[in-house]
Amino acid sequence: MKASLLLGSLALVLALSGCGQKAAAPAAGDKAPAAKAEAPAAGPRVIEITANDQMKFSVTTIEAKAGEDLKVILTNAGTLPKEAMGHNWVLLTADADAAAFVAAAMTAKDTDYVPASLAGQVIAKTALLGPRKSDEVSFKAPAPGTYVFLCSFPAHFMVGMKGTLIVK
Ligand SMILES: [Cu+2]
Repeated sequence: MKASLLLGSLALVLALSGCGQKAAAPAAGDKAPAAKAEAPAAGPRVIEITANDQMKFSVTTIEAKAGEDLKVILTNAGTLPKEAMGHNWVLLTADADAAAFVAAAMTAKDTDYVPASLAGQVIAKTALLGPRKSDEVSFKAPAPGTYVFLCSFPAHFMVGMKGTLIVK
């Protein structure tokens, strides 16, 4: 009597564990769509750059693959007012003349020092930022080559507020 009860419960345990295994299979199947959903959420590669009152970018070289999705987040970590120490991040085309661009930018205060006449030389740009402000810009890395990025606030390029994007 006891033995048959034991067998009976063993059978029950086996049946239950069998059910458990069956249930596990669809659960594993559920994992695949979840992983797929994560892919778009990964999004562009984020490059965080800070600018400061010393007129320096924290990042001066960016390497990327052609067509790579990038997002630059610029933060002005300084404390001086925007009118005296504004910063932006402007990526120029490969054929742009950076010195000529910033020369034209000096008189382009109304458009945050990005000269409208040279808009065609801008691949990506953030807003001009005052102290403790951030802005971001998303773009695709252009064709292989070397590209200059800079802050177009008057004189900042001249004191070294610039860097290069190297696309391979
Ligand atoms: Cu600047």
